[in-house]
Amino acid sequence: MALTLHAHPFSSYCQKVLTALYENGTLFEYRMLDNERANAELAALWPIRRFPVLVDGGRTIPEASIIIEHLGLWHPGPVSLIPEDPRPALDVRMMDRFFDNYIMTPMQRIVADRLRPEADRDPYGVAEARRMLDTAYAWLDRAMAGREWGAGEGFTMADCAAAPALFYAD
Ligand SMILES: N[C@@H](CCC(=O)N[C@@H](CS)C(=O)NCC(=O)O)C(=O)O
Repeated sequence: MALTLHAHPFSSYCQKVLTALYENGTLFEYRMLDNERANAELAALWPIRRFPVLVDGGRTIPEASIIIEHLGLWHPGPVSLIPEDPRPALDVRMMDRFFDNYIMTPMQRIVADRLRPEADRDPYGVAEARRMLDTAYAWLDRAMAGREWGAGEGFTMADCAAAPALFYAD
């Protein structure tokens, strides 16, 4: 069944899913969210209007991590991004949550604030987000000491989450 990814190339969460798709050479149609019609299509599929969103036949799958899990279940490729053994899989999911919640979220808060009109900016929220980033980086430095990959011994969903989050946060 044909896959369509509603996405934008500047979006960190879209980059996370694109990494998973490219890693496995999965074929898909890229529905670029760069015009009113494409945005209206997204809103009809997922009223929350956050992207990426994957359409797989009759199913609409939102949320980057869920999309990657869905791809692994329904369109597996040569690279398993979530281990089959539930125990190491839990480590991957934990690091995936870490990158989304404690790097991606505060980073997006800081960027979104910068894009707002000056009068609507939220210096308190930005300071809080910066504190979270500092805490998260300190924890990550310790967690990554002596380790090459986000979780376990190879490339996983944790690394798909890590790369765009760390790139934009930097
Ligand atoms: N929890 C969602 C977050 C997705 C998200 O925040 N995407 C951003 C682009 S990176 C977005 O939709 N921004 C549009 C907006 O905030 O209106 C996921 O994991 O996919």
